[in-house]
Amino acid sequence: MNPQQLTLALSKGRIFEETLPMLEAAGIRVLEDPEKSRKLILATNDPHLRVIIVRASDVPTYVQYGAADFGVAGKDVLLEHGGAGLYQPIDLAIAACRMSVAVSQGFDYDYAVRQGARLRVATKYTEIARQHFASKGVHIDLIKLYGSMELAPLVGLSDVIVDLVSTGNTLVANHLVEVEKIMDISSRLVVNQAALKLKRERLQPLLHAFSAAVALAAESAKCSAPSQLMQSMQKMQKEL
Ligand code: PRT
Ligand code: MG
Repeated sequence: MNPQQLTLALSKGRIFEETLPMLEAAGIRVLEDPEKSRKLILATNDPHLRVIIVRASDVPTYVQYGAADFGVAGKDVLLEHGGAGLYQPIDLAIAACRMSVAVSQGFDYDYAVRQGARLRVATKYTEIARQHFASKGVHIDLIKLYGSMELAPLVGLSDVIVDLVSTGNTLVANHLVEVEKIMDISSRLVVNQAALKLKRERLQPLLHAFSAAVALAAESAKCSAPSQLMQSMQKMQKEL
């Protein structure tokens, strides 16, 4: 193992886009755009740091086995993976959303739960769903899906779905209603436990830069809150 060489695992889309500014804050530029290039290994301006592009749900696996030294993955993905072999030092507070239970309009979820009826739950997130309903003492039949969960209740495959919700637009477009939030979700930096020991000198400055970028983003969100409030007050005054 070359103790100088680092590999960072990212997924295309929101995680790549939201991680870029944090890398930039650490002085790192990725030299190719994964949306335009078909390459899966991307060089950076640091000759000893490369980025690999993998499926979001595969990031923990690459890091667990040391094929990547570190990566960025959603809490949803990490809970489903189980976290073996991973050190999770930083909540990057990016790709934020929530894990929720949703049902078809007209399905009385509270009544079904009160009745102790067996619920048919369709989801990609079987571990999270299993734990959630077990903690409520609700018996379920789990139906594993790999995508388009919103369809399941509409065609009678399930009573409820467990899925990620961000704006809520997908649920509305499919006449579904969010009935329970299970947890807030954001993405975390994950580090291979062996790499953390063997490549500490290379990794530590990057981890510090990520922490500093998170703190800065939180600080500027706080500072912009009053101005957002001012803007919405000005808008309200105009409308009155
Ligand atoms: O898409 P692919 O199958 O390759 O993998 P993926 O869906 O796991 O990857 P990606 O890139 O879509 O998501 C990566 C991570 O982003 C997830 O693991 C989450 O932690 C986080 N994230 C944040 C989201 C969302 N917001 C989100 N809205 N992941 C998925 N969605 C989907 C959701 O599943 C639903 O279908 O967007 C739809 C709902 O969005 P709204 O805005 O209509 O509510
Ligand atoms: Mg997706």
